[in-house]
Amino acid sequence: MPSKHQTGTTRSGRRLVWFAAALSGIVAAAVFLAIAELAALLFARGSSPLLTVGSFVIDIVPRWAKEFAIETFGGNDKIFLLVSLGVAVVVAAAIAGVLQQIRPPLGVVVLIAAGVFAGATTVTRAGATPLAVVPVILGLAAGVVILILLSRRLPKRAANGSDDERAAFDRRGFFRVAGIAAAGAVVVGVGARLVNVTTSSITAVRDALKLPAPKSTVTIPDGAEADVDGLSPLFTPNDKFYRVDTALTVPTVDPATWTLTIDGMVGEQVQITFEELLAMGLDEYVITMTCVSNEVGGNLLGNAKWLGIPVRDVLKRAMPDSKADMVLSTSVDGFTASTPIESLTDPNLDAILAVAMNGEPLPLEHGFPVRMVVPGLYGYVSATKWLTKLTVTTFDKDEAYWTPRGYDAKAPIKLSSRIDTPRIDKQLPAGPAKIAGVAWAQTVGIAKVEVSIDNGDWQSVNLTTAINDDTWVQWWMDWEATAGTHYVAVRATDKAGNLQIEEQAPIAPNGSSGWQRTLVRVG
Ligand SMILES: Nc1nc2c(c(=O)[nH]1)N[C@H]1C(S)=C(S)[C@@H](COP(=O)(O)O)O[C@H]1N2
Ligand SMILES: [Mo]
Repeated sequence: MPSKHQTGTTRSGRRLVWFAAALSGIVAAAVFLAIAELAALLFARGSSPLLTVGSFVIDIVPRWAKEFAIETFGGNDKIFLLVSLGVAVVVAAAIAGVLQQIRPPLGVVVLIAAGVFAGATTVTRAGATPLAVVPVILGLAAGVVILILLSRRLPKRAANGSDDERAAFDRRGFFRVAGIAAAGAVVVGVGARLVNVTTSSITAVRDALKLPAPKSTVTIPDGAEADVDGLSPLFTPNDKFYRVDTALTVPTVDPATWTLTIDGMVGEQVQITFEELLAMGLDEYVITMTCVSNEVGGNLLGNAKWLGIPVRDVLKRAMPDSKADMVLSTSVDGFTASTPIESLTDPNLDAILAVAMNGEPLPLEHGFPVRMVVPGLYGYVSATKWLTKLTVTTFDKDEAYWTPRGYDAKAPIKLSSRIDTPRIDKQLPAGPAKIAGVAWAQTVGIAKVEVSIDNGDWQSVNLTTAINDDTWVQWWMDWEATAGTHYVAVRATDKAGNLQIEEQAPIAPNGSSGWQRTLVRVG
């Protein structure tokens, strides 16, 4: 026999066995996840193991990794997480498949260990029901069955292992079962997830929700909005409003069963329903929200009209203890924020429980049905979405989500300004142009914005009429753009006379600072 040819065939045959072993693990994992998705749809919608493991990862990844993801992928940071997780699952599953071939039942043991871990992340999730563990159990059982079925069709490891013996196996049978299982997993898994997402009845509940007319509305002064191409609109449309949260899937909260609990250092623990909250009467507020992760020149801020109820009116019902200095607000998904109690009780501060945003009920991803909005504080210490509890407490005793993760427990928004146009990535024709942007100093108000071109003198620019001190103002100036490259820098001064901090600071631990300076190409 031509031995050379023989060896070649056997080697590729063995390679095929390893490939098939790895594939058996991957198919088993796919079936695990698909059956779990299906069971989640039927028994516990929030308990998809892939997503609860993803949420677990979000909660444990170090700050630098989170900052890297937000910086690199922006609003797609969660897609990045899911793709990484998918790659990790495929690699781990392939290893499990190979282990099952080398040393059965090690692959099954690995699969069970993964199942136990995933199960732990589902049952410890905020809002988990007793049924939360069902998807993982059913998925795991299906995955184990498939792994065993497939590995049985692979050749046994011969004790004294002649190559021929190892490489020979029922290829057709193996790939038929693997193919059917994989295709079934994709159809069932993707289908179940799509149905889960699109049939969330909360969308319909929100669409049908009629909020009472507000008792008062905000008058928008003349000259509040400038008409400049490329300038951010005065009100940020809901679908353009930045979104930042730790929620891998948007929590679905039914206003019919929603309650707000006020507990902790209170005279009397109180529980309020959505109906009771609305019955307190709505007022309109305009507040500009800002994220602590907003870099100088960044777009993690937005301005909206809110309908809401003052937090102080709600807190009052529970008679807070005068020794309390903090309110810990909790979301249905377990996120918490620590807000100084005086920011919520000050009668001159419009801290609200918001139910509407820009003329419609809060969008699901912005906290439906109730969130907090507090002027002058970064979102992570004040703007809890999907709000369900206010705990009256102290900074000594309690800690919010971001505090052990490298951010300050208290964080007022830093006075800042931004250039919206011209942009570094868009060349400008020479001739008359406009430089424009926004500036904000929530609770204090903006007094002055100055621009410096090519390191020249700082010149005051036009400001729009502010709606109130809690909102941003727009600024603009005319500019005769000459061919070449130019530097445009901006800085603001608030109504208390504070000049925006020139020294650059990173977003952690309490927000960025520095003056934005941008390169403009004209020609
Ligand atoms: N439940 C919940 N609420 C949350 C967060 C979160 O992660 N979970 N993030 C906060 C942060 S950091 C900010 S900046 C604002 C952002 O609100 P938006 O997504 O509606 O713009 O929500 C706050 N409320
Ligand atoms: Mo934030």
